[in-house]
Amino acid sequence: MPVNLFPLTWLLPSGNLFIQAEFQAEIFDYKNMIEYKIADIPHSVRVYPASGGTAVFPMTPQNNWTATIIFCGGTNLNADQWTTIWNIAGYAADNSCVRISPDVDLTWYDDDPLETGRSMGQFINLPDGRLFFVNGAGTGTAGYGNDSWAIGQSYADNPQYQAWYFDPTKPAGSRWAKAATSTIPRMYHSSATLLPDGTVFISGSNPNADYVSKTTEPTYKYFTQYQVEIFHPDYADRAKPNPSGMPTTLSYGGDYFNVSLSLTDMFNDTLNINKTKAVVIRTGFSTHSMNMGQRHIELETSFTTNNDGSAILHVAQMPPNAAILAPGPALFFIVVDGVPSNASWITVGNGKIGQQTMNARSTLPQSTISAQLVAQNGGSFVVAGQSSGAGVTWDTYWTRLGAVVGTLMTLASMTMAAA
Ligand SMILES: [Cu+2]
Repeated sequence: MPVNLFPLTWLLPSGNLFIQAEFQAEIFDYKNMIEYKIADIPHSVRVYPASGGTAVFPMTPQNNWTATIIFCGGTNLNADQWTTIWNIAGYAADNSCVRISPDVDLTWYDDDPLETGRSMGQFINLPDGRLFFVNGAGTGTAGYGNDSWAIGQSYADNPQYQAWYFDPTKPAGSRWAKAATSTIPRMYHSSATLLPDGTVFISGSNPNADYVSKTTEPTYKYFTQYQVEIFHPDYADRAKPNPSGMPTTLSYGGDYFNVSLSLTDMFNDTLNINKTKAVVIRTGFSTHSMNMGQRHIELETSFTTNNDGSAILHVAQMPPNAAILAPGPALFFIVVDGVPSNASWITVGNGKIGQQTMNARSTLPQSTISAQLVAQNGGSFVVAGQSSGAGVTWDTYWTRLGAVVGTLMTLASMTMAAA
């Protein structure tokens, strides 16, 4: 059985490609046709048919849009085990997760492992910055055949019904959280993709050579699956912000633009503007548990609050580097305190592969909080930067303003870094 089909390949912000197959990995400078071999991926094989789940963490202003790639599960078969003369379908899948940030550090790092081993799990970038992990099998691998040990024709068994959230911003040891369970086996040829309303479309599974019907071939354990499911992440339980001024295009660099949020959009708390993000997601094309084009890009923002409690979010264009997000279609979300709006479909760059116009990085206005909002939240002393002991809201307000100031300092330091 081959173990290096469909090498896992990502475009890095440096403009190089990261390629992983069998246990090997490399940086490929395709412009100069130079390969740089790096350390082997630890623990297990991740490419088809081991088929670990893989994705890029959100690329954000805070991490300077650095690509960190995670791999979870797969199969730790030895080279001499990649034959079909033994029971592959009964062999436990690997549960390790590893990550690497190839543009800045060629070291592989262990990340929080899966609760149980999984082949053919799939990662979906959610607009709130978490990843959703779904589908796959606890034993065996991708692929199918008529081997004596095959389950029907499936090379996998023990479908994994538990879906998970993975939060890369949480401390190590606490990144996985249970999301939901399904009752539908989704193994080989299953798929999932984010929808513009922030839910996840989950479909497929056919671990057989051809269509297998439950009606005509009842001896099979796993049939061709035509049912689809929609997963509603926990943020779908909250009211959706509905900002105005959503864009339809984004350029590489250039003038910032404004998105308006009402007090309702900010859950009746204007200070939630400080927890508001502008997020671009390319859903890419999902197949065979992989999606090498999936991307989550957070844009730089600043804000101005108004006396009526509404606010303007100033949003930078894409960073002027097409290797952060290649031109083409994408979803644009406004995310308030972890709750995404419905997305607008946007075109990034001119929408076509090829030379792009690069403008100077967007310059954002300084964030400002209206005098009235400051007064409502504890008095004018806050503006003056000194305490007057003005009442019970002080502690709360100061704590929260501290977070706002933190953002302003971040913006200031980023401006310096960009200079
Ligand atoms: Cu296939």
